[in-house]
Amino acid sequence: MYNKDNVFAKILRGEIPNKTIYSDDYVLAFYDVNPRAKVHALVIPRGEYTDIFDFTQNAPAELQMAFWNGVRAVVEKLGLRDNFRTIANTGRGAGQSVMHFHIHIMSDERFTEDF
Ligand code: DGP
Repeated sequence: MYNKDNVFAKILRGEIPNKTIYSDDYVLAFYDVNPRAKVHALVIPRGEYTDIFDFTQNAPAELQMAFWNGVRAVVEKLGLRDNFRTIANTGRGAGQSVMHFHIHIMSDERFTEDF
């Protein structure tokens, strides 16, 4: 169940400031407040979805397409084209701390080791 008090909902409402990378009617992308890579961005949909499956099962196709276009916009804008990772932590067990669906975009000098 979606909780409107989560921090990303507050960011979308303008109640918490953010360093915006990309914004349109469907998505907002901004820098992670606690970066764990040289570049660490977050992309969130403008809609109330708790995680990746809530989003993919319940969001309108238009929003889902726009979301991935938003991911691409960040990658293009930050020049990460051939050196980035996307991560969607899902559930507390995997470390999802904010229950508003989001994708991490991370890029470092070197991504050689496998997960
Ligand atoms: P996750 O652990 O996958 O739920 O990632 C949530 C991320 O959100 C985490 O890396 C830290 C980031 N974060 C939490 N609060 C804020 C905030 O107020 N502003 C920004 N820019 N990032 C935040």
